[in-house]
Amino acid sequence: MQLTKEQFIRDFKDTLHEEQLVKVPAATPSELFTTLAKLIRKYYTSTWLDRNHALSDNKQKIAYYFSIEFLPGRMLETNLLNLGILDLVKEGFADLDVDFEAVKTAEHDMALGNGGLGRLAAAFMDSLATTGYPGFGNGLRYKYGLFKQRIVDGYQVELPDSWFGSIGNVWEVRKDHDIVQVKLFGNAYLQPNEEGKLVPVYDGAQVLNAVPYDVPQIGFENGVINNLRLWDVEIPEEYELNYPTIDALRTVRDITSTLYPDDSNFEGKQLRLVQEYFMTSAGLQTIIKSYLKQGLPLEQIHEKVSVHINDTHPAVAPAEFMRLLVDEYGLNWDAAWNATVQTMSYTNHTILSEALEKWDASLFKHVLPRVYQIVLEIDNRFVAEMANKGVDPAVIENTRIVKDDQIHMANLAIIGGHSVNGVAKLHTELLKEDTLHDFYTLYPEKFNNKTNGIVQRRWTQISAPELSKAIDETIGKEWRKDIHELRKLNDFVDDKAVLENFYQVKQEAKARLAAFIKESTGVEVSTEAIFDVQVKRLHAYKRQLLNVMHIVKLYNDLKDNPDKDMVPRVFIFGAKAAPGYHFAKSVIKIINELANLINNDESLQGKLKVVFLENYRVSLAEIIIPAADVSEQISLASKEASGTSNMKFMMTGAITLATLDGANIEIKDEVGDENIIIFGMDKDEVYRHYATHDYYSRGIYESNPVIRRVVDSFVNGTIPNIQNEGMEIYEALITHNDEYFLLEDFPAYVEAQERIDALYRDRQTWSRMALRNIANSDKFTSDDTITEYAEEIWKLKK
Ligand code: 26Q
Repeated sequence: MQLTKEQFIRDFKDTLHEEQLVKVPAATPSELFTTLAKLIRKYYTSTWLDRNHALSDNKQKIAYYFSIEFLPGRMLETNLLNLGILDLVKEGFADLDVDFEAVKTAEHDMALGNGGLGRLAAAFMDSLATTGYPGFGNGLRYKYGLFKQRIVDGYQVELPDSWFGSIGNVWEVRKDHDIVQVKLFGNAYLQPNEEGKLVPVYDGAQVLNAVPYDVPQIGFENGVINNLRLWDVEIPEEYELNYPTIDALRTVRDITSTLYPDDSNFEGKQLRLVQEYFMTSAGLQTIIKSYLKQGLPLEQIHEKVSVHINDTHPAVAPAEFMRLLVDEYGLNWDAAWNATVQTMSYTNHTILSEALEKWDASLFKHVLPRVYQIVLEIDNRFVAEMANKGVDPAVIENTRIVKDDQIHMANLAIIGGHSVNGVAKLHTELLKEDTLHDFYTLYPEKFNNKTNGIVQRRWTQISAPELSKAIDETIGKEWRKDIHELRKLNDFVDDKAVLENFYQVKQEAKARLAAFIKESTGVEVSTEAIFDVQVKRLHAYKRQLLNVMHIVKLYNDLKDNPDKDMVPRVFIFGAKAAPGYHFAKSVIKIINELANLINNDESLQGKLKVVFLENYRVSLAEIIIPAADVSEQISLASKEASGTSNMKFMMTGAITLATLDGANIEIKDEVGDENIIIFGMDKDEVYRHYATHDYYSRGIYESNPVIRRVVDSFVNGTIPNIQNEGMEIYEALITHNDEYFLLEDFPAYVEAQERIDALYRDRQTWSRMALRNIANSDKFTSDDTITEYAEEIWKLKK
């Protein structure tokens, strides 16, 4: 956009005076932030308005991305960058003597997501706008985002994330004219109408208002602004009298009160189902209304609309769409079904069976009586059609939607849509071969892969400014617009001066992180040490415990031999555990107690440090990731669908230490075997153990003295204050036969860590590996991922 620094400074002062009645030197960071946000809203408003009009006027096909989570983090800097005025604003602030960093920090992370899935949804919003495809987000406006994590006595404590704070969400706009009503509970039955035809009646329902708030999604320097629409719940005025008690009111408000903090374990809670239906129904109703304004026939809605189901959380969509088309708009079943299947598409994000959504039929019927009938009808027709085709009854039983008195949401999403995708090559292969194999035999054409991506602008230009400058100096600035230009860095892997420059850049990022660690934990770390980082949700399959076991081994080594020759290491963790996930919380406690033990043991001569950074979130990732030397991606092969932090680390020049899982495999393909450290079992070896039931962790424990000593240290007092937690770990590893094969992979992991130690000593080799990683990371831009979704699944035009 056209703006001079001088104009910006005038506008900024005017807005500050008008809105806050304060002058620049006296204003707080929070006042300055609000003012800046309001000002840039003014700058982009007309573009946003025009975009919304242009889309409906041109009758373009639009994709709607339905997701129960969106995790954008802070938006100020991205918005400025994408509007093309980030540098100008920073310079203007410098002239005004305002600390931009302090102002940016006043923005609370928008954390309406747990982790990878929510962050991916936010990345896709950015990339849809940046690539210029018409794509809107549809989700929930939670009052409280993912809980805030505090560590007290080494334990995780959860606090509410009141992200609206005193300033609210400065970016959103409430859209009263788009309010729709959503109905829950009540009774659904068939009744003859005047002509004697049986028609569905749905009465006694609770009626709620779904109120949309739109958050702009600004494309990178292209004048495009899309919407992320988040729904809030309100009670319609005419029904207010039906809510005589505070409790009755609260149950309604609960719908958009909090995000469920589990990311890998399904629990059939009624409120969750209500959340899922609420946002799905509201979104679909709006879509149909705005489509009909174009005067086109509903039977062809799929030509103008795509609805994407992000994991199964919005998977009630095909049934609700059928209800709307058939009951509310009078389409016949077959026409409605054809339109539905061609409209819907679905992404699977996990193969863990405990994460799959299955609702008790009785609960589903109670909450959504009419949708339940429609699900039964879809199921019946599916079974009949397959039987007709002569499909093996066992396959039908395995793929149908309603069985064992449960509604299988993934099955509904697959049957009710035209596309199913996994999120990395291996993951999609596993879906086809194993998890969804029967579906694959029925509908091979529906299956496709879309390897995840990340918003490169946030992870380089915004979070790694020194690195970005070094890239500019090496290959020019074009890469900031076209990330594929990064490949030119491959020409410099033997240029000693360039390698040294990139090495120094990493040291600067490490110094920033070291200062942050000192300030937030009091622990002093040296930037001469290897910064070895594992940041992600805490889950047994991600194997943070394997990392811990290795640290214990190093500790034991150093206690035996204080002169052990090793490059100093700082192990850095960040992880939230689901509040009800006992094992995960125990691992957090153990990491913290181990950190206490190690960081205070002077005999280790600073060779070993362990840091747990509390409240891991997007804005913390922006400080941690650019400072990593080693990226720990050590999930049990086959369990991590893709991973996305692995891509962020790669892009900022960390060396990946990984199993052959998820997108790690594709990282390896890009950088070559010599620029990544791979260890451990692959997916075939894991599956072989499952097939032959031959794994016996106690056998390993008894025969390997190093492992035995590590495992024993959880229960013999070596690590203080972990009596219960240590026993829990011991039992998981030995008594319960080590579900994620840590003991089997441990020797290979130790050996891989030793390779890291050796490689890091050779500064030039290490820097060359790092540069190769940066140079080939363009493969994981979400701009390209979304282009594949847009072209191959949604069939959109720019
Ligand atoms: C389901 C039902 C009830 C309550 C919560 C949930 C729930 C919520 C969130 C289930 C799963 C999630 C999130 C899953 C997730 O983040 N999966 C990750 O998705 C990333 C993006 O595709 C992948 O990179 C990761 O590998 C995958 O673990």
